[in-house]
Amino acid sequence: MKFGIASRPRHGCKYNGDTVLIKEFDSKVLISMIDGLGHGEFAAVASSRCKKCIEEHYESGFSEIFRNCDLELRKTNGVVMGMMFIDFEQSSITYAGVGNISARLLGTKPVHFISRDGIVGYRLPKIREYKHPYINGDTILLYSDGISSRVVKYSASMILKQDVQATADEILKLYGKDEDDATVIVAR
Ligand SMILES: [Mn+2]
Repeated sequence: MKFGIASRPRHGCKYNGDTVLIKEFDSKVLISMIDGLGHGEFAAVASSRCKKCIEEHYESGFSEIFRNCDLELRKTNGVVMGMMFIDFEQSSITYAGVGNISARLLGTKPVHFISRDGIVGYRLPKIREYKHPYINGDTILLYSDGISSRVVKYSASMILKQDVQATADEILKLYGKDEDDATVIVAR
């Protein structure tokens, strides 16, 4: 799988509270998008602690990962987080998200995944997983709320056709909000 990642902090801010973690193992990949609540250093601390916690538990399943992160982040601002798990042997993609993270599958059978309301580290909802087929060439799009919802207007056929890094860079440039940390992952 090829990954395009584009991320930058809120305008004028040194710390980026958005973090990405990609873990490839066996014929699987786990992709996480983490957005530390608020801005600046405290947001960055929460998301980097969350990332470390996922790294320690990445093989244990979504519910377990979210639960561990929730415990780990109790003394922080908390984060919102979306996780995708693609199993290439089973040709499946599974998503679970908490808070304002957007996740889409483009290609054979497009899916707009649903994230549940809540905050990891403060108010964790029951984790719900959504599983769909993943066909070679399908492209995933994962982004934080620093990317404007107008991004849905960006042509899906372009996303499927263009280089993943070029697409991530362009989406960040066109739809990144100045007042928030902004991150987009494009992968296929
Ligand atoms: Mn944000």
